[in-house]
Amino acid sequence: MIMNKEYDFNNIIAHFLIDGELLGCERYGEGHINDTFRITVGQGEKSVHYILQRINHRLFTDVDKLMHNIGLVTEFCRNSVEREGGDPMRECLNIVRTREGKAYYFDGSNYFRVYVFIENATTYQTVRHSRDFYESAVAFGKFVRLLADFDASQLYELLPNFHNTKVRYADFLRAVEKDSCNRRAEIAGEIDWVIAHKDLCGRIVDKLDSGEIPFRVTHNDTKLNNVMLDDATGKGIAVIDLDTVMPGSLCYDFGDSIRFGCSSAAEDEPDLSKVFFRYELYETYLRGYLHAVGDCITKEELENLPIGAIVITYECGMRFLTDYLEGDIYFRTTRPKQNLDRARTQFKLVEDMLLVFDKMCKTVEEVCHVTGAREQSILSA
Ligand code: ADP
Ligand code: GN1
Ligand code: MG
Repeated sequence: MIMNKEYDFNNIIAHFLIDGELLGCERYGEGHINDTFRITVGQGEKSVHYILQRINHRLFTDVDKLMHNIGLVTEFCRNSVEREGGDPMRECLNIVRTREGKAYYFDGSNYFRVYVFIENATTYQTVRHSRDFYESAVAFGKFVRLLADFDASQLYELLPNFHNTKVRYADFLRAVEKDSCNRRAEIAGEIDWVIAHKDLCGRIVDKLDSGEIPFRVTHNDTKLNNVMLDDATGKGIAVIDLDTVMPGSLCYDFGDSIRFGCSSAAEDEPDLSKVFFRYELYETYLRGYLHAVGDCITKEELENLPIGAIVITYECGMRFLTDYLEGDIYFRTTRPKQNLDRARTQFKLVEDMLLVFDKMCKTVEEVCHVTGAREQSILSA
């Protein structure tokens, strides 16, 4: 019988449409949200892998709605991949259902789901070579293309206002006001900095509200470690970790990849002299992204990609600072002041990007010419 301290895997797996004998189960990957395991099942001569996840139901309190969203998006993706002549078993997540036809199993205290395992592919935590970053951009751009005709209003907004920077700012001000852990005085400089840059809050949200930028299905966690790169070819094959798919703006998704991937240092680097915006990686990502989205992007979205990168980085820093003020209750921390360090790295990146903002916009135009993405609309703008 295969068990660990917490879970009886034989019993869990028996509820899913998986034939064969469970041979092994090990923790897998470095995700921060769910508990992920790779299971091995013997089927005759061969052994087959699956991904088993215990869903974080403290964050995602309505698992029915969560799996409704993922079910719709994966099904749509699969059909699009098939239409493009790709391999749907490898280029999107595939849910393995329970014997009752459900997308998850509840054992009385925990929720579990199973995905088909994408073999011979890896997720990376940092940009090792610019080529990996290019390939991740191609994968996220392809995600936009595959879902371009998806009606985002079918999705539940599971984490309301997740990327509503104005609401995040109001939350921040409330945390400053409350100062529940007496940390306000120590970070007066950072608080002033956030307030001085508050005009950034509406730069994307206002355009979404006015309809200038469309709501689409967005991923909302477009970090490098949520793309699988093929071990043999290095190509980006699938975007994974669909827990936060919700209606939103493509500019935030693009921006979050830039925020995370174009930093010279880790998100929580305490030494700010090591943290700077790597412009060449921004260009690299843009090339891959625009090549893959083709004309599935509007002129307004294109124009707002650079500000999207700045606003999401500002928002993320503000969320870290809010959590620091509230006593580190949201983001997992492993040492004191980690959230403060995280906030500071984000603010440094915002300052770097603001200095080169005009150049960032020019690069979008230049890359459009090369890739042909929306060339007409940019040229006639
Ligand atoms: P979290 O939300 O905790 O970040 P993820 O869904 O991103 O969890 O999964 C964690 C890790 O498990 C991923 O980084 C990846 O390495 C691996 N993984 C997830 N889904 C698959 C899959 N279908 N095939 C192969 N590996 C996967
Ligand atoms: C969280 O768990 P992880 O690291 O994938 C957060 C993101 C932040 C990110 C910052 C559901 O993502 O919004 O950008 O940390 N996810 C959630 O590293 O809040
Ligand atoms: Mg992940």
